[in-house]
Amino acid sequence: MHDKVALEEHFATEETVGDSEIFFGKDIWPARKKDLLDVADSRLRRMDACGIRTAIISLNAPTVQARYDTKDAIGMAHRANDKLAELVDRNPDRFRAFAAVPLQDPDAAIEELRRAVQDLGFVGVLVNGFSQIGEEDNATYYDLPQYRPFWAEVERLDVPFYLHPRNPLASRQQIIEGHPWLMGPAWQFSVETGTHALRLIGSGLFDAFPKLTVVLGHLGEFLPYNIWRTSHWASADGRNPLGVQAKRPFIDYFRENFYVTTSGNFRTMAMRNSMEEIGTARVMFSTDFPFEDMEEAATWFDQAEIGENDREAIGRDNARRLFKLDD
Ligand code: GRE
Ligand code: ZN
Repeated sequence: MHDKVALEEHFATEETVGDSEIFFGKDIWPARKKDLLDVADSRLRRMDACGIRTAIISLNAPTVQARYDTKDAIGMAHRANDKLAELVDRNPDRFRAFAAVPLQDPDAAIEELRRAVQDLGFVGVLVNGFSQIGEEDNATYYDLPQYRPFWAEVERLDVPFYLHPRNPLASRQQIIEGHPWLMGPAWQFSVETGTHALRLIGSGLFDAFPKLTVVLGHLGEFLPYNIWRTSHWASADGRNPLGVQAKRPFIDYFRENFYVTTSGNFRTMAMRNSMEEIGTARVMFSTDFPFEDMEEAATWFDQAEIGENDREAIGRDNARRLFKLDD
């Protein structure tokens, strides 16, 4: 399929690239590092070969969210957004950008988000899970009350918020003791990110800001498969809603406030499950380059056994509509 749009596509700056090294073996890291730093030549050639017209680029993980000195986080987000704006502006017909924001300080995050959207022309914001604030052993989630003004600004600016994975704190991982392979994309990224998404729903965030849009990668970080059961138990009128604040059934918010992408999860039956649970209009193609192989993503998607109307919606039109790419 030609003219696809992809929206979990990462880059790094010299300052942030080291955060990704632990996910790769020594032999392949140099190539992945080069890919992360390149938002031009080889990336554009690959996109051409894969039928990807537009990529919405975001900073690698966990970067800003893991800089527990708040001043460092604020500076890193600002510099990364400036660099990304410069790279995107060289090929404005091929690239768009997600903002990085220092949520260690909600007011600074609001300011940086405004700058990125209004001055730099970014089309959304991508955040790598919880923020560490003040000390390494701190995990602060965005359902907490101090983030309501930030969410109000996301809604007011009318831009999607991409909740991207990071690992949970290593200091609190009894369940994977002796099994380090459970960290990262194999499992814990999705547990961490899907749970965070459920916290947002359960806190009543989407009652307060019904026009918010949250995007989840990896075909929904386990939510499409389990949302009925979570909704069945935890919704306000469910079987045992322990302290839940949300007024309506969980599954309603999932269908009205969320989108999912195919990033890093190239599995047709999982995509079909998402298409049925959240609706085809809320599923979007993405690759997760360079953590995944762009060619594998595109080849899988182009040949997946779905209808051609659905392929065009997921591969291009849903993202164009959501990010207003034609305006
Ligand atoms: C990602 O950011 O999407 C990512 C990593 C590391 C490994 C796999 C992956 O940061 O998808
Ligand atoms: Zn990613």
